[in-house]
Amino acid sequence: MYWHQEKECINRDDLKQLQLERLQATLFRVATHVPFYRQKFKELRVDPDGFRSLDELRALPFTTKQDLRDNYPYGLFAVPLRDVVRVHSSSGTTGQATVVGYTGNDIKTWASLTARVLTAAGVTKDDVVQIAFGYGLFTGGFGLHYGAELVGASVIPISSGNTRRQLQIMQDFRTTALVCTPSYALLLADTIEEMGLSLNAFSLKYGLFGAEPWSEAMRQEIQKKLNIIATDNYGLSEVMGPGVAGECQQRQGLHVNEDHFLFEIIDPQTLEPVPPGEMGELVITTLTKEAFPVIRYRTRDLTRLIEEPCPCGRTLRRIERITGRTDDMLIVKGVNVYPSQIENIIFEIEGTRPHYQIVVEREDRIDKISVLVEVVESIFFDEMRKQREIIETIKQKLASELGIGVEVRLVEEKSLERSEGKAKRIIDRRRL
Ligand code: DLL
Repeated sequence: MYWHQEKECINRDDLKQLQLERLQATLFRVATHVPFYRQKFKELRVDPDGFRSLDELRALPFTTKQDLRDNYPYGLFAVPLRDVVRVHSSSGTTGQATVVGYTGNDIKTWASLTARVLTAAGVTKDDVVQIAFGYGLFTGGFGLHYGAELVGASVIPISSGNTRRQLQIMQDFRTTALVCTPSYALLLADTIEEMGLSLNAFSLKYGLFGAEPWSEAMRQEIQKKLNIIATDNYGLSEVMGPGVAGECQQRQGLHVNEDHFLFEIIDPQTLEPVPPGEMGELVITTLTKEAFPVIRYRTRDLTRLIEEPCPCGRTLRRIERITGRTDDMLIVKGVNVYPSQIENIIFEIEGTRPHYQIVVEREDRIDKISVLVEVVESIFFDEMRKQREIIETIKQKLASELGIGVEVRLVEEKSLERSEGKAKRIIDRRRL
């Protein structure tokens, strides 16, 4: 099932032509209305009117989170504030918050793109969609809400938090699709188990999860525990919010809404494009945004483009699940470590639970990395030998994957902090 079949299954040559025309319009828009881009184009001698081919993209300047901060709050808006009907803001957990704006048309586009993502995941007008993302300055709640309404589903705007109430409503209102972060889905699933509720009391069929990285092992676990089809969807406030890319039911990568966004993968060090299909930093240019267009926005997210066609029939290319962020990368004793590398190893080992935390400390000027992993109760309380075995296996695998020694501590189930939004996996005490 498609939402916009003619766009989602577009001929690739037609797509390229559409992208070029939309990019030209976007360049004209920012050159005319955003002093920041006018200045950058001047410095780099980019003539926005002379732009003739998508191959010239590389001549355009990058935009970074710092540029957004420097222009706080409205400096990068391409329309006067009187044409802006909505403002969102990113949480600012890693620094000053940034602000993004939407015109009425932007809101309509946004709804249509989250409608695509919802439809690709299986949602139709017959579904009851429980949106357990926060509503507010975070884009998750409102973004998927408008799309679900457009699809014609019955939307429950419950927002995040209050886990027991979520479950009560999920049963009583016969929710068929759950929308939240994967870590919150897992918390809901664990709470169902803990409360001794039967899955038969629920009507769930689909789960649309995003806003944070998760692994295939975590998907399998959520699917099994909630008996649903769980799909991944991706977006970021600077570019729009959810609706940028999303999986279809094949669950083999996320289709990019390429008629609205241009994706490039670059090497974060050299800033040059990586060879096709290779992993690198995702860079996004918006093609239809009115209030807040961005040119070559450096997302810091790591992924690769999948060129092979998808059996679902969509011609929109896919990206692999986001494996981490360039700024998530820990440098421990000079070695680059991504949390996803650790997660993959932990989740392969029987007896562990998909909850972990990575703690980095500095003792006598030497970095020490410890991984806290939850294990199932029976092992935690009874099986010392099994515990030692698990610790040794994880240590060995981490040592061979990362090349550095890592402390491993097994902790009791549910002892690590749970989150109702994005999970916090890394505690870096070196900066304190
Ligand atoms: O998280 C938008 C969103 C809401 C996407 C709901 C999907 C669902 P921000 O708060 O600006 O926006 O955070 C964006 O979150 O750069 C990624 O690092 C991460 N992220 C988002 N989706 C995924 C995903 C929303 N599916 C940042 N997998 C992005 C991995 C994701 N990371």
